[in-house]
Amino acid sequence: MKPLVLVLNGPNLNLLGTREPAQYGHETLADLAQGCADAAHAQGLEIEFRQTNHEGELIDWIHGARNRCAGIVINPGAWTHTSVAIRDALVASELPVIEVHLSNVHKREPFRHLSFVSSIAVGVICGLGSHGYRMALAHFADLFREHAA
Ligand code: CA2
Repeated sequence: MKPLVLVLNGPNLNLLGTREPAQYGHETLADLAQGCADAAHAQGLEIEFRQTNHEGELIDWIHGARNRCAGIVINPGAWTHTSVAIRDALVASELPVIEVHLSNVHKREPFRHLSFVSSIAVGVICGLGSHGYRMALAHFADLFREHAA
């Protein structure tokens, strides 16, 4: 059976491709989901790709991943900088987590330089647009192959 990776997206990312292209590019959330699905297929992974504007829903999805998924790729959006609850849920999942941001948060406002997730993540990718998601999936594929060997 292929390892299942949960790809989670936080608030306002449903607006991708409709506004702020200089910051977030021209791809829509549907384009991003398709790119992840193609990358996952090429890497021998299954994915579930989701986005929500409701913090509790995201937390419920993270809880549901425990004992079901092999890893989590997450762009927590603005909750990156505010949510201890999402960090705690990720820790409780006991799954490897890769944090992804489309923009380079370190080139932006100081409040975006703090992440509650980074210190519990396997790795953090930012500033590479949608490529960051595909890199995260490629890394998980390598990691799971190593563990299976
Ligand atoms: O760069 C990223 O991926 C962010 O996680 C995006 C968040 C931001 O709060 C983080 O600091 C960095 C914002 C997502 C909002 O997405 C939009 C997309 C199009 C138009 C408006 C907002």
